Amino acid sequence: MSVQSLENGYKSIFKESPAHFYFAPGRINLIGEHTDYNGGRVFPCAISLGTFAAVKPRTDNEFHLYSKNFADQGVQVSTLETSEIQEKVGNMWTNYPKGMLRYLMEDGAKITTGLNVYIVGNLPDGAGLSSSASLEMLFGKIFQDEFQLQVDPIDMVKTGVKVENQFIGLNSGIMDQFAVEMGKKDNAVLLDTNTLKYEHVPLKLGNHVIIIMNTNKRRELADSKYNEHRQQCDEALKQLQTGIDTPTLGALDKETFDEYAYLIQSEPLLKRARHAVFENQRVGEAMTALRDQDLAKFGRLVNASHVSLQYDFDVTGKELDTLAHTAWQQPGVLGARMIGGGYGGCAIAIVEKDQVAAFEAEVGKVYKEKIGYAADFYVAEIADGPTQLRRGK
Ligand code: GAF
Repeated sequence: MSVQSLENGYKSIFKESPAHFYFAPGRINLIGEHTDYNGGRVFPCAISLGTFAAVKPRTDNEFHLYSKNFADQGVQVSTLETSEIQEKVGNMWTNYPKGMLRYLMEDGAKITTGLNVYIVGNLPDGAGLSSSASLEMLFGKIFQDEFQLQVDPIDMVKTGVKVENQFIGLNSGIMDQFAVEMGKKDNAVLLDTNTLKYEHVPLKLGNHVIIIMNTNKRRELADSKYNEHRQQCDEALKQLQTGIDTPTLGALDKETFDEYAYLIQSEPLLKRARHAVFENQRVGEAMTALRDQDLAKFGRLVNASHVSLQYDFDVTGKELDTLAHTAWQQPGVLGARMIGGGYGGCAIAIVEKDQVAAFEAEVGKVYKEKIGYAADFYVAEIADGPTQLRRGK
């Protein structure tokens, strides 16, 4: 997406020139899935697909918001005074900026004038690449720069999570907003969701690239069983806590979990908890493998993550399973697995560069035969977090 096309898009809607341009990435996750609300570790990275904005400050107190991706909703107008800006309205895309604005102001941000904002995103819609976290962190950056707010990046992440949990009503963890906000080119972010300690880890995958495989099965997180799975993890933890003092599932190692697993009273709860504990352990093993440049082992751990998400956590489905299982059989593939919430959306595969074309052709063919429609493939470029773009780029 060029700044020029953003400028043209803005002009076509607002009949004037924009002042500033912004971008916030989406994210993929290499390993550590459904661990972020269990006090575990995650290992995501920001990608060069994301959400763009062209912005101009207004002199009155009105926000005029337009998204090319939701053109049917037209330009949405709200003023700072009205309760309109404080409340969620249906499933409008503007709930995300409104939520960010509300909570930033509740935390003391002084915002007295409005903005015209033109948005366009190139993340495939509903594909589990965190288009909502991208939008939240994009508006965080816009509000911060346009109104000279001093907000610590981790507080901005927490504001995004609050929007998701309290404004939108999805009980998601912290991974997506964190990955988007703290993204660093060619690095993944190792985050301990218990302590919020993190480090950037350079992604050295030799002659391999990461392919994003989109099932093209829409995955509405809010509609999915996401909240239910989270509750099951909480319930399993409560049952374990009758016999062992542990704050989270992520704080348990495999051996201790095994010793106390008899306290969990149903098979589904046992499987959910087992996934959370084992997946967290896998993140640690994957870090060691990456540091030792044992890429084959790193890939097997990625595969193991999918197996666990399929059989223990039960969040894959035939589309994601077809992609991962077919990918495992292709030459030059280190590993493959579903990413994000599940039920649809995307998987990733780590593939040797010169095998990419053959990989996409074969996995695409098998997917179409089995599922009845096509999957899409993109090479992931690992990108920086939210940024202001300059004219001429
Ligand atoms: C979604 C959620 F938003 C994240 O917080 C995380 O739980 C993920 O699903 C599963 O790992 O993307």
